[in-house]
Amino acid sequence: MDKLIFLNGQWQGGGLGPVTLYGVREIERDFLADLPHETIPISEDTDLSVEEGVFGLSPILKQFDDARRLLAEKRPERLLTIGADCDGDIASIAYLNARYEGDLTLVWMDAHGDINTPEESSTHLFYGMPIRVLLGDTICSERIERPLGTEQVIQFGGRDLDPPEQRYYQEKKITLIDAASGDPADALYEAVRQKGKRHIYVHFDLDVIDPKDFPDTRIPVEGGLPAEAVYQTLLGLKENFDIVGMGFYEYKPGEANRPFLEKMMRFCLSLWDASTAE
Ligand SMILES: [Mn+2]
Repeated sequence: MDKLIFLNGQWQGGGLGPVTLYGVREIERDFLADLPHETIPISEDTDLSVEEGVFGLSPILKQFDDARRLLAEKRPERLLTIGADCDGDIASIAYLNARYEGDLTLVWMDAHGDINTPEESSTHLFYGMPIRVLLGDTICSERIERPLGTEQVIQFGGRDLDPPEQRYYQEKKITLIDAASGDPADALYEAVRQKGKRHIYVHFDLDVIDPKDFPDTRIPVEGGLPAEAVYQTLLGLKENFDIVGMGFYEYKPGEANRPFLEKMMRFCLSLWDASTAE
């Protein structure tokens, strides 16, 4: 199949109840009702414990395997994933990286580092670990068909990285783009160009935006980019590169900036010609 809209409401990685799952359901109801899409079953059991250093590991693995199976069966060339917490994107990104045989640059737009290990994470929450899992350098590596190389990753807009995460980014020379200085959009395009890959995956966590502009997200962090600047950055990415995958994450139901949510959904859907962006 050529394109797929995939809903992955995995919320256990965020730990504090299924609030982001409700966000996914709201988006499904308000924006995707008339569009074909696929979902996987998500557990709502909140009686969870830490297993192998990961909170809620059992339902996470079950959902992860369901997502992998669905993607392997549908084999889309282009994938829009609407997800709850960031770790849900592991299945989508790993799938596309294998499909394009590593010819993929991952742009991870997020206030957080998302590159922890179960051992180093103080919270044991899986949503702080997805990039590390994709690199095949920690838990679940047996589930990653083709791990990403560290040179395939660009972190954009990070401003709340744990000390072990900072060390890992430095040690592995992973590209970090500080959104608070210079012209971050140009720096991003230049970094993507330098990677030289044909296909781009954009992982978008709403917390990359400053909470003054968009507070309805699980863990807002001060000091982010204005919503409009983030939107323009995405438009430029779309204009200049071939975005084959996009993941939209961490929406917590709220009314603080509904117009921006609508605009972002138009953008996401425009990547699949299912609607039109401004
Ligand atoms: Mn995140």
